[in-house]
This record gives sequence, structure tokens and C-alpha cells, in this order.
Amino acid sequence: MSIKVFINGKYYDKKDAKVSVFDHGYLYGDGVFEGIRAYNGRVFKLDEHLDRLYEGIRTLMLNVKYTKEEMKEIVLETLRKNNLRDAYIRLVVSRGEGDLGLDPRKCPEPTVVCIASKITLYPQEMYENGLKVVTAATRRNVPEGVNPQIKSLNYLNNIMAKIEANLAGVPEAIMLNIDNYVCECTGDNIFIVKDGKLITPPTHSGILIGITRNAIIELAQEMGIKVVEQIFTRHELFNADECFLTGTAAEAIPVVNVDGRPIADGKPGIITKTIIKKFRQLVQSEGTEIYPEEKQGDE
Ligand code: PXG
Repeated sequence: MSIKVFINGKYYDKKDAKVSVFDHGYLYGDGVFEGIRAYNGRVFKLDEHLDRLYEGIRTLMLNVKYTKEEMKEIVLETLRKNNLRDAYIRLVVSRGEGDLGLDPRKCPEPTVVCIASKITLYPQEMYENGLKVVTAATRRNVPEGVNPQIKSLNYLNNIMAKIEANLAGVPEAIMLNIDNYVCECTGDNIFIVKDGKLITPPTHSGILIGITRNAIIELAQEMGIKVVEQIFTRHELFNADECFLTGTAAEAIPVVNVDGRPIADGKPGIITKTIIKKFRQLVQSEGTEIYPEEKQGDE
């Protein structure tokens, strides 16, 4: 069965799911997106993803006609139309179709797309043995420009950093901010463990405030682990006891080597492993139900 894609109020088969070349999302990267996961019939942190999407929408002054509640229903209905219980959801809101020229006033109506599909994850082996990563020369963009808190359709800095990772033969790259502090990865936030404490860069260092990051902070605090949002350098990263990345696609995944330096003994740490386990339990047990008519225990 072909997947059904939502575009501006209608569902299209994958082969017919097309957006105009005059859409300013395509022409200028003018728009925002979200990557969301569903596990076991529930959408994880849907409200948080929609809050972040609508913050970007407000800042970019996109004239979206759907309320947050309606957008929520679009996500759930797209999952139902595709009979999915475990999925990766991509919501895209672009400026819409308009004549050439940057001016957003050329575009009367934003384009809203919702794709629900299967997800390809890092291989299980990487969760067990951890990732090798490198630091990219390309910096994360500055908050004074396009604020990294906006999950915008312009990901070029991150894509350049991803190319650097590809060239180095590793799956991810660490991005620094212009002050040389560790910021995040191309599509994941970063945590280190030092002396039993979790440390992650603060919002003002120029990161996307990851939904997974926030969930992990909460989880760690519930486990009695101290969490601090604090800037740190590559030196501190090289000398951390443990390191892991968090993101909707990756969930939580250990990092065992940065720029050729093994992190501690070069194996995933105990706190990292515990957090990964707890996070996996969490995603299976909470979220917005896609099929609320299903009886409990009916699965
Ligand atoms: N930093 C950046 C720059 C991201 O793009 C994260 C951190 C993690 O945020 P969340 O909210 O997911 O915990 C992201 C998220 C994709 C894809 O298709 C990218 C992300 C999420 C899902 C899918 O490449 N980026």
C-alpha cells in the first residue's frame, strides 16, 4: 500500500504528493519543520513538538490557518490513514507558493505537509558499542541570525557539518558555536557525564532545545542524577567520563570516541546505558494515543 501524505487538507498517494517549485520553502528554505516519533500506538511528546513548531511559525510570521489542536489532529489522522503504530512523522510548514522574490507577501498561503512513515535507525550495534564522532569546522549558526531554536528549513550549516562527518567516515559531527564551545551535533543534542553529573550546553550557547534532551533531563533528575546546563570545551569533552547524544531519530546513543580520543575507556558508560534503558521504557509508556477507541490491553 502506498503511503498517504497530507498536503493542505488533502491526502495524496506518495507518487502524487508534490509541492510547487514556486513554493518559497523550496526556493528560499522559508519554513519550519518537525521530526516526531510514534511508538506502540502513541505519539511521543506531541504537544512539545507542536509548541516548538508554533514558536517557529510565530517568529517567521507564517500565516498558518490551522490551530495547534487542528495540527495535532492532522498528525494523528495521517498516522491513522497509514495504519501506523510505530512511525516517524515529518511535519513541514513552508511559506507557500508565490512569485520569485524573497518577499513573503508574495505567498498568500503556507503549505502544510505531514508525512508519516517508517523510520530507519542507527544499527543496534552502534547503541551497544557507541559512536565515533569528529568536530566539524563548520559552526552552528548564531542565535543573532536564524536562531537555532527555530527548526527551520535552512539546515545548511548542519548539512556542511554532516558532509564533514561523511568525509571522516563517522556517523555524526559535533558542532561548536562561534565562541568555540561545544554546541550540539548536526541532528542531536549532546550530554557528557563528569563525576556522576550530567552536563549539557545551555540554550544560550545556540542549540535547538531538543524534546529528547528535555525528556532525558527530566528522567535523569527523577533518577537522582544532578543535571547542569553549562558550556564546555572540546578539552572537557575529551576528558569526560561518558558522552551520549539525544534526538528524536537517534533517541539516546553513546559516544565513545571524539576526534580520535577515546572517551574514558572507549566503551559506553554505565549512566549512559541506564539512561538509554529508561528512555526506551518511557517512549513505550507515554504519549498521545493514535487509536483511542482501542481498549486497554487489546494489543
Ligand atoms: N539538534 C538539532 C540541530 C536537531 O535538528 C536535535 C538537536 C534533537 O532534537 P529533538 O527534538 O529531536 O530531540 C535535532 C532534531 C532528521 C531528523 O530527519 C532531525 C531531527 C529530528 C528528527 C529527524 O534528520 N533533528
